Amino acid sequence: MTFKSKTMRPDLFQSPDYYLLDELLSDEHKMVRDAARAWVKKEVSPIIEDFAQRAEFPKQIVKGLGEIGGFGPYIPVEYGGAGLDQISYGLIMQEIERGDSGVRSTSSVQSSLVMYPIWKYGNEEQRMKYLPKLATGEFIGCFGLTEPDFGSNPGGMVTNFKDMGDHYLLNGAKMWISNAPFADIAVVWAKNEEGRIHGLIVERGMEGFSTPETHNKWSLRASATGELIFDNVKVPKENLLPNKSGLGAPLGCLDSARYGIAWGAIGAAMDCYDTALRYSKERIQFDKPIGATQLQQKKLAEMITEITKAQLLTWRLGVLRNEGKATTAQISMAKRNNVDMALTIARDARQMLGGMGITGEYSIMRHMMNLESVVTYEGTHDIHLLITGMDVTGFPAFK
Ligand code: TGC
Ligand code: FAD
Repeated sequence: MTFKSKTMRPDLFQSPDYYLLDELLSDEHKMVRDAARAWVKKEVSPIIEDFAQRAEFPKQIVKGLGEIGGFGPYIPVEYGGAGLDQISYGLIMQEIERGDSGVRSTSSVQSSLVMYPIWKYGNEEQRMKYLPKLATGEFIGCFGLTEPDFGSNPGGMVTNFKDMGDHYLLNGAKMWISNAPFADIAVVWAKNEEGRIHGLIVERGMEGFSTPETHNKWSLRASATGELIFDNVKVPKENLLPNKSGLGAPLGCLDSARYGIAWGAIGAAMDCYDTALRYSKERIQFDKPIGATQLQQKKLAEMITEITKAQLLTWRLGVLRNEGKATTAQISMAKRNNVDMALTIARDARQMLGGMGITGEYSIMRHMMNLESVVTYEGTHDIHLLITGMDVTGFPAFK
């Protein structure tokens, strides 16, 4: 389907690189990033505003997302992944979220919350059965951790399964699940009879499994969100992920996804900054561009300073991830800092566009609304602060 936006302006994005960060990237990093950037400009920017306005996920981009490495960028090639390093993974997330956080959500969930646990905690049969199809987008997956009564505290979950001899019987419900309404498979976290958390692969079509869509969102409108309901679902025993159990298993997936979000948020911030900068040079008030006023320059100067700091923080985190040295708390710091930075920039950039800032002609308001979800999911802003607090003091303040 070809679809041209009736509302949004042409994508004139130019990426800010104030501290010459490109010099820290390899030729492969730049090639991967530029391919993702070109794809977003051609396939996402022209359609995304209309899909967001209609609260619809643009299914036609799934194949392209797979082709640019948006599904399992760091999963080994023998399982269909792109076999890239962590910085390439981050750069792909940055470019996708420059287009829209909801599209990056689909990519994050598929890569880090569905492919990652199957790769790390699954057996060879499960890897071969699911990973190649997830890498191309032939299968779409979702990740069920959050429950109506257990969000920040997933360890309290009540979704459970019983061993029935030749199968497991799964009961419970998950809420706020990205991709749920159309996912082919769900990686679901549930407790066994001893209260130990395990991951199970639940397939669409299993009797008693339903995925109602969550409507009326003002945020991530181009991403489909839903519930997962398990009413005596018979799950074959071969669908249990055998190689890791306990809360650490889903939290390990979150490390990977939160790392990607830290990069992604920079993309959203860069798009808002770039749009506001261009507008400030074109918009004349009191006979001069608004960009020639000190108040608007303050906003732009602070934006580029914060983007640059986030770029350097995140690049360093990528190096640590490549070396296998990045800690959960370091990832939390970057996720929290960068999403907050992007949200502040989106709010300031929106003001800089005056009334035009609230329309769909520009991407800023959409980014701003999207980021209200990004600051909440994958651990809220405050939960990440508590993770840093625990790391530096040794005292967990959650309970
Ligand atoms: P706590 O006692 O700290 O830990 C329980 C066990 O897990 C181990 N662990 C980890 N293991 C691997 N990787 C990590 N990152 C780990 N962090 C902790 C830990 O050592 C312990 O192991 P053991 O053997 O001693 O049992 O757990 P807690 O219950 O006190 O909770 C800690 C807290 C609050 C930090 C954690 O639960 C948390 O992060 N809460 C936030 C929940 C969250 O982020 N949910 C995200 C849901 S998925 C989502 O939002 C997807 S949106 C995607 C999109 O659309 O892009
Ligand atoms: P709560 O945990 O109820 O928190 C409410 C407030 O209390 C927050 O401000 C929080 O910071 C604060 N709070 C909580 N505990 C403490 C404490 N100990 N000390 C101080 N303050 C505290 N989940 C999935 O499993 N899979 C998905 O694909 C997924 N996608 C999502 C998509 C969207 C659009 C959204 C909005 C959410 C998604 N989530 C998903 C759920 C998300 O991870 C949770 O919303 C998030 O973890 C917070 O949980 P909660 O909404 O229940 O808030």
